[in-house]
Amino acid sequence: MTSLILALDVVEREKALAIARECAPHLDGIKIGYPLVLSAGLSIARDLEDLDIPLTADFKVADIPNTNRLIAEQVFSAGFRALICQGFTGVDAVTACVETARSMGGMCMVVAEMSHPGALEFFGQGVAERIARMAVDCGADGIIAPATRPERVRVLRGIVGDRLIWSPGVGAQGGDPLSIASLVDAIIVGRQIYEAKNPGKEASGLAYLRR
Ligand code: NUP
Repeated sequence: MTSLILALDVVEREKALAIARECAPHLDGIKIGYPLVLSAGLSIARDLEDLDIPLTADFKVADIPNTNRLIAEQVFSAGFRALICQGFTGVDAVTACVETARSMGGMCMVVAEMSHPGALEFFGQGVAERIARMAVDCGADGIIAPATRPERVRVLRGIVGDRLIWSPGVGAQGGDPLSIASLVDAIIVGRQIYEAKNPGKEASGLAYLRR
């Protein structure tokens, strides 16, 4: 059993707001990334405020510590509850995100291994395991791990223990929600919901996975 986070990668502001409202009763979170923020601005977080659903900024922040801190400050000031950063940048860069999140009452999730096929080129050879361990050591709230590879999520769960695992890759990327739901704290679902004829109905169809 798991939480359901909608990846709202819709670039028209009004359409994004309509889909968010339609799906809201069935969601535990909404994740917003570059596609929507670059078209609608960070203020989209305020536009969604009345839904009272925690918002995550998926900026996969991957810069030097000072720049990461500046980005994280903008994100939390804008009203986001959580920030996703990359882990491969190293402990100082991730710590900058975690500490900024802490000081602003937010959460920080670290990408340990990505869900697309090409991720295996560089996240293999123990790299994801090292990132997961580092995320735990520097006090991150949890990691992002691939719904497309449940066997890898099991391995990473062994490292992060009861820290959170949020998992994208369900549906459009081929991940099976049933195989992943019991392993993770949240599944992140985008196209399967927002490209559906009736996004609200599609989201409610995944409700059986929620706790
Ligand atoms: O490894 C990752 N895979 C991934 O798909 C890390 C991510 N943050 N995501 C994001 O999850 C991706 O950018 C998109 O916003 C969402 C998955 O969307 P979809 O494949 O369900 O449409």
